[in-house]
Amino acid sequence: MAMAPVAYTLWQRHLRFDPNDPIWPNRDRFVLSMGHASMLLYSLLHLAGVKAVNPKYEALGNLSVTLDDIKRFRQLESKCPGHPEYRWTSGVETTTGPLGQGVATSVGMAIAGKWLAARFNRPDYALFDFNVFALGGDGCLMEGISHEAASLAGHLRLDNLCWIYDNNHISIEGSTALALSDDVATRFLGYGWAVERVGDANDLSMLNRAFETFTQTKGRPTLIIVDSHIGYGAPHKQDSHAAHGEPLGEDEIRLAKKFYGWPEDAKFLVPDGVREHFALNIGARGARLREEWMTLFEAYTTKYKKDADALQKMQRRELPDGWDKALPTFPTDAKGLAGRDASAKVLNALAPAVPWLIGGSADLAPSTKTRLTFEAAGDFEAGTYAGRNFHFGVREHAMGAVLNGMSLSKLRPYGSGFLIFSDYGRAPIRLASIMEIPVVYIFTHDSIGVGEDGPTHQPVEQLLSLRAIPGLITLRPADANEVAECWRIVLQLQHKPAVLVLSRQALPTLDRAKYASAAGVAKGGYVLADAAGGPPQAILIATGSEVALCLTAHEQLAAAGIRTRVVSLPSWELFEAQPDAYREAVLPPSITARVAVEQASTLGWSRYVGLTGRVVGMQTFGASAPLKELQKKFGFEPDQIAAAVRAQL
Ligand SMILES: Cc1ncc(C[n+]2csc(CCOP(=O)(O)OP(=O)(O)O)c2C)c(N)n1
Ligand SMILES: [Mg+2]
Repeated sequence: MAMAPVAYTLWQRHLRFDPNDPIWPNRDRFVLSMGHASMLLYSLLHLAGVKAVNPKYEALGNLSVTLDDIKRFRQLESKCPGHPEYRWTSGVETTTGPLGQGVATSVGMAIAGKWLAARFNRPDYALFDFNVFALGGDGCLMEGISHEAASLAGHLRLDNLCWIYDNNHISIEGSTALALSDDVATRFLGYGWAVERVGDANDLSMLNRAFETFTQTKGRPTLIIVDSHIGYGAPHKQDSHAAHGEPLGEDEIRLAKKFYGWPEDAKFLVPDGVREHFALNIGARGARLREEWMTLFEAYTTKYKKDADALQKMQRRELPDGWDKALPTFPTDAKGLAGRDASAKVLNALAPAVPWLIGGSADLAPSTKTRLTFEAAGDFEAGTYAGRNFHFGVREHAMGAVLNGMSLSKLRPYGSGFLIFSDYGRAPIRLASIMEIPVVYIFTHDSIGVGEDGPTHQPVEQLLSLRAIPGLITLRPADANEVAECWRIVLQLQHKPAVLVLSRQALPTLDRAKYASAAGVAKGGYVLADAAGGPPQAILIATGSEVALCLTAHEQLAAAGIRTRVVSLPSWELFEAQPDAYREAVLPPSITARVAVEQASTLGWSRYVGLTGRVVGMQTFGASAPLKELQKKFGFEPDQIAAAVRAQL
C-alpha cells in the first residue's frame, strides 16, 4: 500500500517496458527486492496487462497475472506465489524473497546492460541503453549482501542503476531503531552513489523529479530514499510492524477502504478506466519504444549480421555453431595437471568461440585460473565495459547475485573462488537453481589437498551441501580430459546452474587407451577400469583427485589376484538422471563389496556403497600440513584403500 505511488510513478511515467513483450531485450528492468511485498508487483503486472511468455520465448495473448490468480494469492498453481518467482510469472525479472538478493541481482543486470552496450552498440545503433530499478526495504539494506553489491556498483559507476529505498522505519520485530542506526545516505555517498530524498511517498511530483534526476545523473548509480508509512491508510496498523506481519483484518480493511474513498464492500475491484489508464501510459510508451527498437534491430541485422545473430542466440541460450571445435584433449601424463590449470586451458580455448561467455573471480583469479588470457578478452572496469574478465572483489555473496543478474540478462557468466568460500555465496547459488538459470561456478582448492592452509581452507561438507541443492549440477573431474568433458556438458546446460569442483594440486592425466574414454563424464559416472579375467569382486568408486588413488589400489589388488572395478563418478546428478539399466551396468547390484573414496564428508555415499560398503572420506576437519602427510593421516593412500577392499571381501 505504501509503495503503490512509487511503483505507479515509475511504471506509468518512466519504465520503458512493453506489457505485450515482457522479454524485449532493451526493456528497463524492475526488481522487487522486498519480495514479501509481492502483491505490489502482481498488481502492476495485472493492471499493466503484461502478457504471458511460454518456455519457447513466445509472447502469448493471455495475461501473465489474471484477477483470478490474484484472488488465489499464495495458493497452489496461482501465478501469484508468496514471493515473486522468475520463470513462473512472466514479467517477474528475478526471484526475490531472501532479502538483499534482489538489489544485488540488479547490479548484475546493470553490469549486463553496460556490457551489452559496449559490445553491441554502434554509431547510430544504440541497441542497449536500458535502466535497472530495484525497490528494497530496510531488510535489503541491512543485509550484508547489499553492502557488497552497492560497493561494487559504485566502483563500477553503474549510472544505469537506481535503487529505491522504502524508508519506513519498520521491520518484523518493530521499529528499525532496535537494530539499525546507519546513516544510509552517507553510507551510499561513501560508495560513490548519487543520493536523493523524497520526504513523502505520496508526493508524485517529487517522485517524478527524483526519477528524472536519476536519468540525468552520469557516472554513478542512484539511491532514492523514500520516506513512507507502512500500511498507509489503515488507521490502526499504519506505521506498525503489525502491518508487516499480520493480515489487516476485515474491520481494518473496511476502514482503509474508507480512507482511500473506496467502496467499502467491494473486493478485487478494478474500477472502470484503470486498465485503460495503464494502457495509455506504460502500455503506449512501451509499445512505441519496442517498435522503434525492432526497426533499429532490423537495420542492425542487415549491417552487422554476425552481431545480430549472436544476440538472437543469446536470447535463446543457444551456443554459436562449432563452439566445441576448439575443445582440447590432453595427452597421457603421469605428472599431470591440476584441475584448475586444465580448466584454464579449456576455458581459454572455448571462450573465443563463445563471445558472451564472461566472468571472473572474487579476487582469486590467480589461484582459480579463470582469467581469459587471449588478447581481445580485456577487463570489465568502470568506463571500459566491453571487457570479459570481471573483478568482483572479495565479495563472494554479491558475486553470486551479480552472476544471477548477468544470466537473467542472457549473458553466460561464470564466477570463481575457493570451494570453502562457496558457503559465503550459497544463497544466490540456490536461487540460480530455483530460477533454472545456467550460471557456472568454478570452485577450486577442493579438499584437504589444499595442504598447508589448514582446516579453515579445506572443504569438508561443502561438496555434499552443494549436491543437496535440487537442480544444481556438481562435477568433480578426475583428470584434465574429464575437465574438458565437464566444460562440454556445462556449456550446453540451458536451464541449470553448474559447479565445477577442481583441485589445486596436479592430478595425473590418465592413459585413455588403457582406461575408458573421458566421454563417460556425460553420464555422470562410468567404468574407468575393469577387472581382467572375470567379473569384478569389488567396486571402487571415486571422484576427482581420489580416482587416481583408486587406480593404483586397483592395480595393486590385481597383482594380488583380486579383481576390482574402478568407477569414476564426477557428477551424482548426471548419473542419477541415467536409466536404471545404465546405472546397474556400472554398479551391478550383485556386487556388494564396495569402497567409495572422496576427500570430503562421507554423508550421502551410502547411496552408492550400500549399508555394508565402506566410505573412505573425511569425518573431521582437516589439518595444516603438506598434502602427503594429510593423505596418510586421513587414510587416502592406495595401500589403505586396498586394505579397505580386502576388508570388504
Ligand atoms: C535473508 C532474509 N532474512 C529474513 C527474512 C524474513 N523477513 C521477511 S520480511 C522481513 C523484514 C523486512 O523489513 P523491511 O525490509 O523493512 O520490510 P517492511 O516490513 O518495511 O515491509 C524479514 C526479516 C527474509 N525474507 N530474508
Ligand atoms: Mg521497513
